[in-house]
Amino acid sequence: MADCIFCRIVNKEIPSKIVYEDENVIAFDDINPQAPVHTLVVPKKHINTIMELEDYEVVSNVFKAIKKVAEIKNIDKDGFRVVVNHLSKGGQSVFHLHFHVLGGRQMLWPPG
Ligand code: DGP
Repeated sequence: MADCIFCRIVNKEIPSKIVYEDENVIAFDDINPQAPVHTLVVPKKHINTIMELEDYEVVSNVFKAIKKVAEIKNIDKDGFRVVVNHLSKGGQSVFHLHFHVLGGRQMLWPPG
């Protein structure tokens, strides 16, 4: 989609710090990191939200890429969190399905 910021990153029209890429998925560092490691894993195919996801092969491709990102960022042994935000109450601001991979510190929730 021409006016989608993540489609423009996929098409290399906007620069990003690419961590991993294959034919189906791109992963790049979040511009506004919330943890020492904060990488977005994005299917190249445009899907607005998780509720519009119908092709479950996308999920398989994304999770393969998440594992690669965890290894590349060296958080695979320590632990990390994967987050999808959905619509405004879920904190979604970019309407191209993406998965946040957060790590490098203890996550605050759940406590302890
Ligand atoms: P969400 O709120 O779940 O829709 O997350 C969108 C994330 O995308 C947010 O953490 C900031 C990030 N982001 C937005 N625009 C850009 C951009 O142009 N480049 C990069 N690297 N990240 C972006």
